Amino acid sequence: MLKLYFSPGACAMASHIALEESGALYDAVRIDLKKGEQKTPAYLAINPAGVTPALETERGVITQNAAILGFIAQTRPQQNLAPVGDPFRMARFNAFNGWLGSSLHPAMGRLLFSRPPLEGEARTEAVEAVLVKLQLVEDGLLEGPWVMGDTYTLADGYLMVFERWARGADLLDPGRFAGLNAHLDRVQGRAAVQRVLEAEGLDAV
Ligand SMILES: N[C@@H](CCC(=O)N[C@@H](CS)C(=O)NCC(=O)O)C(=O)O
Repeated sequence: MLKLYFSPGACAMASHIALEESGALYDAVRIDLKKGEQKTPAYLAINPAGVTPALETERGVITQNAAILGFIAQTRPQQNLAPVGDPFRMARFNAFNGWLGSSLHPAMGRLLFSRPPLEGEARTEAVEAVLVKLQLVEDGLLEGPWVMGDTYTLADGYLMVFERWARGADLLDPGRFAGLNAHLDRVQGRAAVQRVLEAEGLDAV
């Protein structure tokens, strides 16, 4: 059976939502980042990078949300969780998820999780860097009402993770980011997402 290693509220929630949306049978194993469980020898044997998510499959481990989402969508094409039959649209799906992982996530991580916390000019610059990226999504990367247009895909659950972080940090001004706010509410309203929030011990934000 598939086994997902996740940390509540962290980016692995995208993979957790993907599994739940797909209807796959899976186990979910909680890794406590604050306790450093991602750096134990047992977990490093699963993901040597020492981060979550990691997905154990019968063929081996897959890391990186973007790769896990593509795997889940392609192994369950009947669920229509990504445009798997259309190479161009699939490239767009992968590009969006790759951008989340390589651009928006690091910018938000620097702002929200730097230790010691950023202060002064460094913090101001980090806030601006995040807002510029959120604006990119608001202005066009989000086709609307879902990331890929009319149909929900697994990219929506991935974007939602960062929208949650942004709203939690008061960065999602409803006047400036009406599309992102509406998208976050729409994704959090999905039954599968609500099951994942409950399983991770979290509320909608
Ligand atoms: N791009 C990676 C990011 C993975 C990542 O940085 N995960 C964070 C949680 S959001 C983590 O496990 N951090 C623990 C650490 O850095 O010690 C992915 O999508 O899987």
